[in-house]
Amino acid sequence: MPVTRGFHRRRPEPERGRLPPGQYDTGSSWPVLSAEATPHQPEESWTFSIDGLVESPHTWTWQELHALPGSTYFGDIHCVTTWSKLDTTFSGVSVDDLLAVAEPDTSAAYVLAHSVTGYTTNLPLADVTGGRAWVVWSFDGKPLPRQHGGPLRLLVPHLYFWKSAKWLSRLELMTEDRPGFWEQNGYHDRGDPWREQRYQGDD
Ligand SMILES: Nc1nc2c(c(=O)[nH]1)N[C@H]1C(S)=C(S)[C@@H](COP(=O)(O)O)O[C@H]1N2
Ligand SMILES: [Mo]
Repeated sequence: MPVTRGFHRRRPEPERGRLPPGQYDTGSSWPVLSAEATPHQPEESWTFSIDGLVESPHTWTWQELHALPGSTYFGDIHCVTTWSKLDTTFSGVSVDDLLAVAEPDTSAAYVLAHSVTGYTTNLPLADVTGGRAWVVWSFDGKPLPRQHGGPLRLLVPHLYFWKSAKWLSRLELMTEDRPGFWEQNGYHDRGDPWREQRYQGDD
């Protein structure tokens, strides 16, 4: 085989570290970050809805959610306050499966996640589809602790953890982006930890 001189083999992409830039491994601890008091509404009366720009707005009861095909996330989570927690296991249902029932309008491009407490956070619809977002009720095989958003929280682990609204009650689909609680207070609208999108104006 002829050798082509001066032709360098392309280097493989440098291996991406486990931790996004500026993050540290919090180990077995799991900090609690809540802007509001932990609500104590019993799970039997908990409902979760998808509404806004959808063909079929839908509300699920606690039992109906549990009857759906389950889905588990195994991997890392990253808080904007710089801790990351590695190898977490959360279970619940995939947001894709819920959206399949509600049928987003073609004009829907953003989502506002609502907590029962009034906390909100905004996300591009594309970030909660494609198997990258869950509505979860269990952590490490046990019911999700109340201080961590139990009975029900959103989980969008590829974005900073403030996007994972605790005590989730509703996903509202919208045409235009509308800043949520932290986003109105200076946090980034998307929040990709690998791009360090911490604050409004970052990239
Ligand atoms: N309802 C609600 N959800 C929330 C928050 C909050 O204050 N209220 N904080 C967010 C932030 S900033 C982070 S880092 C994570 C913290 O989740 P944890 O307390 O389970 O670690 O929840 C997010 N979801
Ligand atoms: Mo956070």
